[in-house]
Amino acid sequence: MRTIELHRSVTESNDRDAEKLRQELKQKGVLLVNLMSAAGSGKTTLLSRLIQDLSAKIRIAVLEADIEASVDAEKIEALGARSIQVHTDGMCHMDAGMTRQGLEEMGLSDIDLAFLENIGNLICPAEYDTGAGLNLMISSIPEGDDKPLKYPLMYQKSDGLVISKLDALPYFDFDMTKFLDRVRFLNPSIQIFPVSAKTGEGMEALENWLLTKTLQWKA
Ligand SMILES: Nc1nc2c(ncn2[C@@H]2O[C@H](COP(=O)(O)OP(=O)(O)OP(=O)(O)O)[C@@H](O)[C@H]2O)c(=O)[nH]1
Ligand SMILES: [Mg+2]
Repeated sequence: MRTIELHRSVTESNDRDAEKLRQELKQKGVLLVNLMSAAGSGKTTLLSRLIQDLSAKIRIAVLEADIEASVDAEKIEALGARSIQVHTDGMCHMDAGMTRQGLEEMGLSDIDLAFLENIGNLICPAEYDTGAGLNLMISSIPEGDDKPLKYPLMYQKSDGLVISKLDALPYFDFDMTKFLDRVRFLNPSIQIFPVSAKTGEGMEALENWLLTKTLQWKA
C-alpha cells in the first residue's frame, strides 16, 4: 500500500491551478470526481460499491485523502482498483496542487474515472477547487435533515448529491421533504440520488449518471 505525505501548496492561485488541472484531465479523457461529505457519511462504502458494480464497464481509480491512516486505500485496493493514500499534513481539505501530486503518484494511464475521496468534513473541502470535473457530495440520513441549513456552501458547489444510508430512514426522524426543499433552495440544478450502499437501493441511477458523465467528459 503506497502512502504519500503532502504539504501545503506553495502557490497562491488555487483557482488557476485547478483550471489547469481540469483542462489536462480533459485532454487525457479522465473524469475526476471530487467526493465530499462529513466524516463517516459513507464515502468509502459507496466507492467500494461503485467499483464492484462498474469495473466491468469503466476503469476506476481512487485517490484517498486523510489526515492519518491508510485504511480507506487498503479497502479500495482489496477490490482490485488502483488507489493511493495521501496524508494532508493535518489540513482539512485537498487543494488543486495536492490533488495533482496525488494523481501523479497514483498514475492515470488506462483510467476513465478517478475519484478523490476528500477529507471528511462539510466545511473546508467546499472552499477549494480541486480541479475535478464533477463535485459529488454525500449527506447521510443519520446526520439529520438540517445540514443544508448549517453547511450551505458544499450543497451550492456540488453537481450531485447522494443521500446515503437510505436503509436507516425508518430509524431516524429525517424529514425527506424538508431536506429536499432546503437543498433545492440552495441549488436548484443539483442531481439527487437517494441510495443505500448496503442494500444497493438507488445505486443504478447514480451509476448511470456517472457513466453518462464519464462518456460526455471523454467526448
Ligand atoms: N446502514 C448503512 N450503513 C452504511 C452505509 N454506507 C456506509 N455505512 C456505514 O457507515 C460507516 C462509515 O462508512 P464509511 O464508508 O467508512 O464512511 P466515510 O465517509 O468513508 O468515512 P471517513 O473516510 O472516515 O470520512 C461504516 O460503518 C459503514 O458500514 C449504508 O448505506 N447503510
Ligand atoms: Mg472513508
